[in-house]
Amino acid sequence: MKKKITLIGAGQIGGTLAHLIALKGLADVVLFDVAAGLAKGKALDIAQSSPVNGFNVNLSGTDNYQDTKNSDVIIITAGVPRKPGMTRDDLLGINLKIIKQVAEGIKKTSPNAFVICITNPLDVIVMALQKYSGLPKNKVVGMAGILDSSRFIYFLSQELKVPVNKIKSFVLGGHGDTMVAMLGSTEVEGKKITELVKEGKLTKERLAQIVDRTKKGGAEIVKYLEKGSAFYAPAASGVEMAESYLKDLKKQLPCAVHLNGEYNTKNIYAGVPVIIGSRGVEKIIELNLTPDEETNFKKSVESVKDLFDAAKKIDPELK
Ligand code: A3D
Repeated sequence: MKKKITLIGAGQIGGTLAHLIALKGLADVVLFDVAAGLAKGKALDIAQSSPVNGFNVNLSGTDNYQDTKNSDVIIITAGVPRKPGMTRDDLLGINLKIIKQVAEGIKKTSPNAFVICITNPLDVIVMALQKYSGLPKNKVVGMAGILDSSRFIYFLSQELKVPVNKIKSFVLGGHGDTMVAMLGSTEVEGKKITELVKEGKLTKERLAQIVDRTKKGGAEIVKYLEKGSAFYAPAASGVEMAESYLKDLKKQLPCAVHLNGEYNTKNIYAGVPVIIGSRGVEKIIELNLTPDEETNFKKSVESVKDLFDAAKKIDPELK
């Protein structure tokens, strides 16, 4: 039987997710949105490309949770995106309310789904989603690290004129301006980036600029678009997580997951490398951090904790 992926939110990322999933033939797709017409219109539009692109999946749109019943995967983008000048944290109040409704909807209809959250501010919203829904922690995961890592690798490849597939790197921590580019684990054509800096092939200052551009990668796009935020790369990143789960690929991917002592961190969601397979988050990989990375990771986690405290003030039910 074909697998079923429900996309909660049929906006910019939701529509792109549906298109990518269809092109890959990964699963049947249900687009859900409070704006039912948007969901139905996009589903029909993508379905009408199937004769051209030769895929064979069902696409439908709805505003009724019953139609999302027994989904294998749910990807959540319901919420509002940033406007120029806004931080991700500015979205907290409004997106928290939306995520509470979504949690109510999915816990009744798809309690066994693997749930990927993309709505910002990511780490706090995915943690709230897990608490509101009561779904198992290894099945409720946030997408951010793949996107941040992908941006970092792209910028490095442009700078060093090296193909992206010859660069390995991770960006960890919270999905905000405190995210941590793991320079200690960054390799370009098999060589540590720290070696390249020592050899003078890349200056420290230039590397720092690239790290900074990565941290502000979302804001750079928000500024260009003027309306809305990035959606092609975020959607591609979400699909990679869904595919690793559905096909049991056991890929190692940086994702926002619940930490229970790993990285000396407890009771909070933050970005770390994990193995995603048919059991959801199957393993949390503990990398050896350099002292700098450790300090920055702690700072990043602290900022997620502070924002979660703010969320608890907005909704005391979150305790
Ligand atoms: P957008 O195009 O506005 O789509 C959001 C959709 O959610 C709209 O179609 C709304 O109608 C719908 N919606 C609102 N409330 C509900 C509800 N209660 N139930 C169902 N649907 C609802 O936004 P987008 O797709 O560009 O972005 C979606 C979210 O992803 C935003 O919060 C962004 O900030 C976030 N985002 C996260 C990343 C990460 O890397 C984590 C990257 C880019 C965007």
